[in-house]
Amino acid sequence: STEEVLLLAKDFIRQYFESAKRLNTPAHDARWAEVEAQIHATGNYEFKEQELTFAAKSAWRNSQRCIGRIQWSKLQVFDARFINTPRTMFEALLNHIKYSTNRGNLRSAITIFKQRTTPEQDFRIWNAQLVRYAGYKQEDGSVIGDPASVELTEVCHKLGWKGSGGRFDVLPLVLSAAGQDPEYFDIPRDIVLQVAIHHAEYPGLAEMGLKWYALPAVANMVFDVGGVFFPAVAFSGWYMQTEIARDFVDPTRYNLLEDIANVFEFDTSRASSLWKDQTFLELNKAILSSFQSVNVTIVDHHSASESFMKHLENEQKARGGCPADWVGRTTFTEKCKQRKAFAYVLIFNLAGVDCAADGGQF
Ligand code: NRG
Repeated sequence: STEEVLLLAKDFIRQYFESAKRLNTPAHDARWAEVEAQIHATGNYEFKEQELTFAAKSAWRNSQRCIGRIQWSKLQVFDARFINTPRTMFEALLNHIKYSTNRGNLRSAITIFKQRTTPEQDFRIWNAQLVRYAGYKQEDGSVIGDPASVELTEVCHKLGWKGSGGRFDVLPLVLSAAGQDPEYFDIPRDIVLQVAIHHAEYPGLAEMGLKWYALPAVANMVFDVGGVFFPAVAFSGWYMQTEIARDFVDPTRYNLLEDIANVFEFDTSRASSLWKDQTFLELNKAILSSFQSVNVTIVDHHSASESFMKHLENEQKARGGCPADWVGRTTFTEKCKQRKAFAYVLIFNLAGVDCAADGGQF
């Protein structure tokens, strides 16, 4: 409602001017008067570019399940609010991929498309991530590729895309503008950096032909800030190796734990040989060293946890706390109630969110 938007907007504008060390100045008063008038006239308002940058960084800073937040102030914000068509959305996302991949020296970035006016006119990125592999459902119910992508792969087929049926086919981007039907766009192969997975002590692993993409670019979360709602946003940082390890071994994903254990020649006949643990550990090592050997940014879970604890300490000093929640799946309203101090959060609309094995990174 307009009342809610006014409250959220007022708090956001206050936080923005506080961060700029211009709280309660004439500039603050003037901007608030402008925003208030816009909301009364149209039900909503538009951010200035610097406000958008501040909003995006703050949303990351407050993103309750991100372990990489020590980086929050280093974020490249691509303001794509002027874009009107799927094709130009595609071009903006290619720029995002190129900028943030940076030949393996990954840089955090976010691309933000037009805000919601009405849900019927939303801009949307249909992909869960900008880069992800297709999942082809077979007649017997099994899947070639990534089972997490089966639904989107079917949508792509309906739109006329033809995948080649492999295990690691990069899906096209499926984009819709202003509530119109979606269109698909193939991502040029040469801008998708991928890493072949090998293990120095177990050459058999390389022969499995596993690879993974360098850039984790989440595209299915809305960006909800200061009473403004952005349904089409993509953001990316870099992987923690446990995430990729889980993509390979989770039963609902590539489900490769036993195959990999066999290649390692571990004793899978008894649970008490701890082959699962050993396989998972060696796979994690393989992913880390494979990325490192081709100079693609990746972080291990120990370093990530340590830096997150440092971040907590910084935040404790800077603002008396840091929102964090790797367990609950509270609704947006509940979140707002719980965290009155933080007027904006990223809402998670990821499907199978989960936490334990990967230290909390989605
Ligand atoms: N676990 C997912 C990726 C989620 C986002 N992870 C990041 N984000 N590291 C997976 O593909 O395994 N990020 O912005 O760096």
